[in-house]
Amino acid sequence: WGGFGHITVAYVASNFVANSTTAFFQDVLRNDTEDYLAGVATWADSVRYTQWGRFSGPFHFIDAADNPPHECGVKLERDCSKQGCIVSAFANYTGRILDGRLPESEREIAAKFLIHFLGDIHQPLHTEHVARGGNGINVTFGGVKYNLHHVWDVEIPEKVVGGVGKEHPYTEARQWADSLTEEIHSGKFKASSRSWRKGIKLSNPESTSLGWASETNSYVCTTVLPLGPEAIVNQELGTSYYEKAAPVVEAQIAKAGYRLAAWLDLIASKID
Ligand code: DCM
Ligand code: DCM
Ligand code: DCM
Ligand code: ZN
Ligand code: ZN
Repeated sequence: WGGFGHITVAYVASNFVANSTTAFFQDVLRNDTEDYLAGVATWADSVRYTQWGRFSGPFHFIDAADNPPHECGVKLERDCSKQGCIVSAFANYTGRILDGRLPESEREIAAKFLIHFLGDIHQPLHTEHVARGGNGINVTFGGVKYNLHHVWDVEIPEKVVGGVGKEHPYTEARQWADSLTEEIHSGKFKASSRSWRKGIKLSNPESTSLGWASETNSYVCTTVLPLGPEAIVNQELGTSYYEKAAPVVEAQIAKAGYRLAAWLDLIASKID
């Protein structure tokens, strides 16, 4: 996701975590405001292109060798690269937050990576290999040229809320998060949010995040590339494409935030 998506995921999570979890992560992240999660949600993207952070580039995705729209699915042995992937990174950083022997600075870094990767694992094109997660597929959206990956990272989420001013992503993300929170509490996500908690096991971060990646990857076959990649190359992604994609993006952002809250609750209660 772009910054707007990641910040929204973080605000949804802050709406659902237990008070003791808030206190725990405000301490780890050394930020006692209500933006303690949102404020670090894009940090991982800011370090990946620096010399220090280069190693973390592969951690933002898993290149599942699927064949959309015919075959979707993620297999860890087959798909996680030697340099790591989002599933192995999620497990590594969960272990590092829980490891009380590590310096506080390392546990802070681990928390910042985890908050970000839980968002990315819900973006269908971060769980899929075709043209590097769609980065090599040129399309137009509203008449403007983009690659498919960028359309899903940024353009669809921002269009869902009617456009995001570059000056106020935090304000607008907060509003979107509050509306998604309401939908989870008592609206259109109330029933499905129960199932969003299934398969979450702090004792097995790898199986937990692989389950999320597999679920996310299924949308590549149904919604991202329903007619395969060739069908959309250099094409306009028109109204009917957007109308099927937007509800998936909305649900994936809501799910990511809700699951981030559940995961942070488990981590905080294990340590306390
Ligand atoms: N890593 C590291 N130290 C760095 C940069 C990256 O350890 N300065 C990465 C490489 C591995 C992961 O962390 O993906 C595990 O490292 P280690 O073998 O040190 O535990
Ligand atoms: N690192 C990592 N995963 C590991 C070990 C290290 O991502 N298992 C990263 C985070 C650290 C950086 O590498 O800040 C440098 O770690 P080290 O000093 O252990 O090489
Ligand atoms: N990306 C991905 N899958 C890949 C390569 C990249 O999901 N195989 C993501 C990471 C960034 C975006 O695509 O969100 C752009 O990556 P890069 O700047 O590495 O091209
Ligand atoms: Zn992306
Ligand atoms: Zn990312």
